[in-house]
Amino acid sequence: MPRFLFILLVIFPVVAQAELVFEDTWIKNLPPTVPVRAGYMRIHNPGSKAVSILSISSGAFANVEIHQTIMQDGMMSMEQVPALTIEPNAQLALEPGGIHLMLMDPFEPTRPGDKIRITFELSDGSQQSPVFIVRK
Ligand SMILES: [Cu+2]
Repeated sequence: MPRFLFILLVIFPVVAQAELVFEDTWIKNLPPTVPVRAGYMRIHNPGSKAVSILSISSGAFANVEIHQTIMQDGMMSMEQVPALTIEPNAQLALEPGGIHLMLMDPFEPTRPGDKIRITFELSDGSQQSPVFIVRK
């Protein structure tokens, strides 16, 4: 194989995989007596195809779900969202009071400043693992 072709293949892999951009990734700290944490972020899909997040995991929590905050009979409650789809060229914000990651049963107490990696399984079979910062 000519050397220039080899270099091109290294720089531009032939199979393009979904690539989401995760920004402002953070987790709200809570005392060790509380068994859940909420995670927030902005997700940007710069690609030309919709990308769905199908499942989420972390080495720091036994279980991770996507939740939506809802008002039901005047009471604030939460329900699980099975998958999140980010349309091409679109952004999605997970913010306090709205959609959030629900991080359940931490294996160790969390502290402000901790960095926790969370893995997202995407609809094209690839995965991405951005780092979340624990904040007060
Ligand atoms: Cu929740």
